[in-house]
Amino acid sequence: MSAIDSGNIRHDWSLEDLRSIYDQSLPDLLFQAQTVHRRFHDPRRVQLCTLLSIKTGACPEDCAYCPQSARYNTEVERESLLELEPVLEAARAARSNGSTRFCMGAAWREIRDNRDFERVLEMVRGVAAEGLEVCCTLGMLNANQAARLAEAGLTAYNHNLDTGPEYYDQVVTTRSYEDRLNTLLAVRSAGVTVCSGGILGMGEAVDDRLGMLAVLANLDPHPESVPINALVPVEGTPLGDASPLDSLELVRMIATARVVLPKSRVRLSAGRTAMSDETQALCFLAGANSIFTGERLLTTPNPGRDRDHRLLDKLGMVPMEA
Ligand code: SAM
Ligand code: DTB
Ligand code: SF4
Repeated sequence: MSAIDSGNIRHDWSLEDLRSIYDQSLPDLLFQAQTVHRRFHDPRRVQLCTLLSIKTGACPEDCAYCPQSARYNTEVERESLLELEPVLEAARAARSNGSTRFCMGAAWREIRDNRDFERVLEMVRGVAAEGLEVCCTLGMLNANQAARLAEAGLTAYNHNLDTGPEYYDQVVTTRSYEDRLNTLLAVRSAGVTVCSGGILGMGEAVDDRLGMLAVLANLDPHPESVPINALVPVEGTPLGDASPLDSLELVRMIATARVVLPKSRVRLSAGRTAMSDETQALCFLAGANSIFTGERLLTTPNPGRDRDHRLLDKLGMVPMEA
């Protein structure tokens, strides 16, 4: 194993480089990922984050995985933008349950300069004042909107690439890969940290996953936060009957992400309800160091606090402190 592979920060990864990391024997891959992980992170600690859907459903986009698209018939109940106070209450509850980051999601195609955005800015100010990291995922945005979020105290903006550039148009047609990259550029230029990752298990090939990882790892600087979601198949969406993701492919993907994004927080995001304790443990060994806690992601179930605390206890791991 060459020295460049043990945690040097690079932005020139080829698909072949990623393939040769990913295709090692699992013991070699995990050893490499652990070596990098321990150089930059405390292997016992995971950051707990809480999600809240502040505006739910009726989204005009056609993302094939998403229960919130207006184009599919799902059981998601539409809800217009929440008021400020219940959001701040949810943030305080998240903090008392051990979360240090609070992420607000809206089923919007993009931010518009209207009263709803003013209210979201109030939410960001309020959550930041509670001493939490604040993240938002509100769809596409422009530089001016990113600057206003930064000024309100936003820590991070989540906008996922979802999959590799070649598979992308099988999943979303209403916005392009380039649109997504431009949103990430606007976030970065406003001085807000970037949270961007994707979803595994949408019928894509391993090369598509690694293609996405190459795009992320070649951003300079790297995204500070990289969520790896396992598809939560939702009835009524085009991907409602997708086959389950192979858990060792998930572990390999996380380990590869850890190797090429040494300092980033790699988040084991959606899909944990369907994962065994053993799979999640392997993901932590592979370098995942954050999870979403609480009974709900945005609209789908998530392991509750009790199951997560039991899991961390069994592994001798602890939540990251503020
Ligand atoms: N509407 C905004 C957007 O798309 O940018 C923000 C909210 S959207 C729900 C945030 C991300 O959640 C998506 O980019 C996608 O990666 C992830 N996601 C949505 N539905 C999912 C599902 N069923 N399983 C796994 N991840 C999902
Ligand atoms: C991300 O990558 N995963 C989170 C967060 N970013 C916003 C959302 C997952 C949503 C899963 C489907 C749902 O609950 O609606
Ligand atoms: Fe809308 Fe976001 Fe869902 Fe796509 S992922 S349909 S943009 S809420």
